[in-house]
Amino acid sequence: MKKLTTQVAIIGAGPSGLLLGQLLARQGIENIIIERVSSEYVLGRIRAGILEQGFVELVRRAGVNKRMDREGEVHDGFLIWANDKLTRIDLKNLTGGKSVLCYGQTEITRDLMEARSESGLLTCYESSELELHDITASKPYLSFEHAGEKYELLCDYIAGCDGFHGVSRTSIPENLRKEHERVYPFGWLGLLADTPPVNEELIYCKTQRGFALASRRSATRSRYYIQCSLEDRVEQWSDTAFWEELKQRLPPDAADKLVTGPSIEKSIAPLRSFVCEPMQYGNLFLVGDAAHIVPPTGAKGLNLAASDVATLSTIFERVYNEGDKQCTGQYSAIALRRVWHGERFSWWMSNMLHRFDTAVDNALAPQTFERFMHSELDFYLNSDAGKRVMAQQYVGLPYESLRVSS
Ligand code: RFL
Ligand code: PHB
Repeated sequence: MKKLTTQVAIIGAGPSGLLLGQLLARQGIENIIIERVSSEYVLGRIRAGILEQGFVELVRRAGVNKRMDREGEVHDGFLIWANDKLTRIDLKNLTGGKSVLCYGQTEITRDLMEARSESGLLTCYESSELELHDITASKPYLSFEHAGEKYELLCDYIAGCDGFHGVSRTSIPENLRKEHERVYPFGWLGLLADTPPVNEELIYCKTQRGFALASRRSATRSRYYIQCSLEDRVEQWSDTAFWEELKQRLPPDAADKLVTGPSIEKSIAPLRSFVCEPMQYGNLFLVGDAAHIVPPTGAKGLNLAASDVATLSTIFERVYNEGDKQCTGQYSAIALRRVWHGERFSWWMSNMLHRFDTAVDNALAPQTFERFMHSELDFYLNSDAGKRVMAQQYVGLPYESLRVSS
């Protein structure tokens, strides 16, 4: 048995864990990350593409912004194609100058991994059998196996950044946690290709055939999604079948411009809304997808993870640099207020933009629900006030500060 000691033990080397680790290290707070899979596996997951300004500022605070500032694309707006009409949501004008940055989660993760290894900070990749112990005691610890050895990692606090399928959340006793969940009756089939994107700005498409999204990673790399059935398997979708279906869901001008090519990655993601309350128990804090999941329609998942990290890193700075241990009690309430707004927005956008074939709740037939949503979208897209409401949330609501401890 090998013993390790640190101040903050972080479970998971996804964007949440890596960003938290980097911010803490910049403040002189020791941390060790334990990750289940290899770094290559983490980088192989193709996920988010849109970063709010709050996220971008946090990455700058972590000092890992060089490539992001050089290669990230500022997007001042996005388009919605619905009911045969293209509407632009002018983020910049509707929000008093705000925009979003198009820069892949894979790239942020790679930048954070490089910075971490340059700083000589320890990450135990390919660790297994991880368990949390003595969470409510003053010195909790993790046990795990790594490279054929058993380890114990003693710490002051545990940050559970281990995603939706991690072990942190279920370490909170069942009678103390409340889980809210909605599983949507469809998924997203995503495809990444080295082809020029159809448009400079993202296009969200609501069509009779189902939802589609034209996104991008650069001038030469496209990312597209189409709504698919939950029964679909990715092997059933040839690249040709994907491109043909996408073409039918894009606005005609974009469809004419579509350049197809071999996929670099293709995968199906189910859509889910999920929140675990509270987000803390004893000295354990849940961060990012470990505590909450949103359907990707609002581009909020990674951005909510970032606001959790912002709150938790500020708390640890106060604990270690000002000796204020009491402030840890503020984490869950502050994080959850912003999380619920992101959940509501993502749920709303998903309801308005997808095709529903099965009942949404017990009271409404799917056609009736769709009719309501058609009208909802029509209302918001045809007034400046409506578009402003959408834009303000898409660019991201402000982060909440900590209170002074009494
Ligand atoms: P992650 O990325 O899931 O990382 C968790 C890490 O924990 C590890 N782990 C463990 N480690 C040790 N022991 C264990 N027992 C462990 N169990 C798990 C895992 O291996 C993993 O490395 O969670 P994190 O860091 O909280 O990050 C969250 C984001 O990944 C997620 O919210 C976003 O990708 C969501 N998302 C989007 N968010 C946005 O803000 N904007 C977007 O445009 C956007 N697009 C998307 C998305 C998610 C998508 N999918 C596939 C769900 C598009 C898609 C298609
Ligand atoms: C992406 O580029 O992967 C992306 C962009 C916007 C979304 C979801 C995914 O809403």
